[in-house]
Amino acid sequence: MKKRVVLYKRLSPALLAQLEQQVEVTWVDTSAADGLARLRDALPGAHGLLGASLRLDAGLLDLAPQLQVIASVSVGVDNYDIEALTRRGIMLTNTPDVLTETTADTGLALLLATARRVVELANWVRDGHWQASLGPAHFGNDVHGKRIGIVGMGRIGQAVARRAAAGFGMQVLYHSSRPKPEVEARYSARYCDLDTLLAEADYVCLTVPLSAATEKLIGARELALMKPEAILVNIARGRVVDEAALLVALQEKRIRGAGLDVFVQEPLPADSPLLRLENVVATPHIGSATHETREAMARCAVDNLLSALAGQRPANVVN
Ligand code: 8YV
Repeated sequence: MKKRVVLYKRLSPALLAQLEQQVEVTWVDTSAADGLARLRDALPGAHGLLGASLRLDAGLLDLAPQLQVIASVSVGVDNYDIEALTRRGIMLTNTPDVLTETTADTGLALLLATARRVVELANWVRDGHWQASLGPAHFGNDVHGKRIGIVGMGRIGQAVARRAAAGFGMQVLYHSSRPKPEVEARYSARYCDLDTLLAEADYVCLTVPLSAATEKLIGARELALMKPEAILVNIARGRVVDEAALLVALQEKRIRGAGLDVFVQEPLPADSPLLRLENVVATPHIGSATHETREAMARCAVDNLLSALAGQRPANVVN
């Protein structure tokens, strides 16, 4: 008998067809009004789950006694209780590597857009204000040759370092759980403690995974260490930053601006005070959101799922 899989993230027709050849698939649109009820109905028979961005709490897991594997379409796994999954004998897989370059591109896009005020000034043109050559009131800041401080030097952090050093001639500082001599050699990067990085960087880019150790890593104290002309870029997770402290720092112009792709609450409410600030560029968690990369992530998740259900060890096991 075919194993049963509950899908809560859409797949392309080609990938869905591949999956349906090997397992019995039930699609649940968890964003629909009855989505959670339909998920609860489908869980008792499920051997596998494939999706992302859903917190599978104990109540839901208790409904899935046959669950063997959760194939997450994400590299971040902070929304899973990994210890609980392990205790239940449920394997968790994720999709690293395939999204590294795209997510690093997003980091540089936010850095450039914020430094050069691209969104603010594009809207200014759209609103018909461009009547004469620009003056200092509309100037941005250079990126080339400046100093970037990368917090977290994993795959995405290294891809950001490569872009910064090779693409923009930037000096690279970094802070991570340990020094990485190979990174220092490759990108002329300098390891430093977090306080030093914050004090010296013109641009601070957060790429750390969210964990108990990194939650609110950047708070009021850390923001106060940053230079007034510095810009914060967050492509990690919203909860890595104390969002209330960031709002105050931005409102009081204690830092130049922020390029934010992730937020404590997502979707970010339309009435968020962050959205009323000209020195904030906010994007809707587009880190890996390109056609090519999301298809590659979904393919990776399908491969992980089918491998696990066949009793083999998938390429990307988290626990
Ligand atoms: C999206 C991400 O959340 O991979 C992650 O951890 O944050 C992003 O890629 C994910 O892709 C949602 O499908």
